[in-house]
Amino acid sequence: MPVFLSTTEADFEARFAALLSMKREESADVDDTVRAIIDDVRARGDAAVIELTAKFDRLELTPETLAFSDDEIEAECARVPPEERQALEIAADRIRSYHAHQFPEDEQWSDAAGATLGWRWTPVAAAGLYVPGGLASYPSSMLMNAVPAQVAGVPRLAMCAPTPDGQVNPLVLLAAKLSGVGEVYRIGGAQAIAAMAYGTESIPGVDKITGPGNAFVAAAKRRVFGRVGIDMIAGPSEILVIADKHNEPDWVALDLLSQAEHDESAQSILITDDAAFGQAVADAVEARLPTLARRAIAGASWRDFGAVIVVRDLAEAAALSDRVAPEHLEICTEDPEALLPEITHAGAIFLGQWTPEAIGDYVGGPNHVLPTARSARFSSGLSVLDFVKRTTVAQMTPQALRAIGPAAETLAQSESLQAHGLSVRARLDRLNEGV
Ligand code: HSO
Ligand code: ZN
Repeated sequence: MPVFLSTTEADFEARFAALLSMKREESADVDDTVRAIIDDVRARGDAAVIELTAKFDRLELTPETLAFSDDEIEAECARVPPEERQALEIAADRIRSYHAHQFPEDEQWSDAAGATLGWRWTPVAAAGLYVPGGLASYPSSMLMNAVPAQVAGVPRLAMCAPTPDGQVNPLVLLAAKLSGVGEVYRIGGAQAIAAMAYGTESIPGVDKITGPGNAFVAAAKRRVFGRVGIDMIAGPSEILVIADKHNEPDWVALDLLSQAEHDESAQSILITDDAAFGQAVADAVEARLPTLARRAIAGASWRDFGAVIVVRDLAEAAALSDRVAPEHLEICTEDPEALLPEITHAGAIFLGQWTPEAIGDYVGGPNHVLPTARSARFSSGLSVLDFVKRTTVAQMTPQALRAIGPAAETLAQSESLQAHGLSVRARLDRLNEGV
């Protein structure tokens, strides 16, 4: 049974705190295995990657077949039925135009001292995108990772996806092609992360690695961080719906189930100001559950981590939502915009009853790689900004150096860094010769 809470109960605070601190994910301790794999790939390159792929994915590769050839990619893409191709193209186009708005501006200005200051943005030279195999091999996630990199202008996009027993998802390859991925390697796990981070004879190293993966992939990403950049380590999906009684209970139930079906550890929470509506949604969830193919997963998630919280008013709902800091927040109230300013901590917000979260997973435009496990308090979803870096630029005129140089010289002396001070003083002396 999901938990039912009401803010009018005497022990509400304690029960809400228990909900917030629920441990949803057991992270397997795979760090020793992962360290050995990374060391092996660093030492032996292709040979190690090929051996590990034979062992874990039952796939015999050679340095020549590590990557798909262009012909192989074309042949796989041709297997995609037209309806799916079209849907993927709509998704790719919409994600691309949304992310185009994110490209940040270079800045330059002159200040009162006469210094010209600013910054410029440039893309990383190469990004490596990881796509998990099996059930979680989502073409939509391929787009969500690759399109921001493409929009950022990353010149080289490589992708790794395990193909256990040689099985590939053609839609993932089509998504890669639509988002400008030029290299596709049929490798996965920690060995793929190591290969992308350190490079091998056949797989040139990259500068930034993004994309979801299992415990081995997550541990490997943590380990190579610093050598390369990484995106966030994503946890199980979450949805929080704030809904008043002016909603179809069945629609809200399906929205809750849409994230519950991702993972037994996913979490779906309803907050409502109407107890009868809350009960109607809970009933609708029970009615829908047995009809779902993934009822075992969705059912376990709803039973173990689901919650219905009844509040006195919508302001209370917004405050509680902020304490959860959910990955996805749906505001299904009569006037959703009115509640929006009350929300500060959420990965992605969906307004109104015509905006199911699943639209955002596929075709809305915003990214679906989002902060989980309350990390929306301090971080954001994947964006163009993850694939660019900011370089500052400064230029002094002689007058500017005269104006601010002496303060630098003083601070250099305080830090006992003599050459620092002299590098300023030598120039100031030259300027003073002229007077
Ligand atoms: N909702 C997931 C992403 C996804 N949904 C992929 C469907 N496919 C991320 O939270
Ligand atoms: Zn989803």
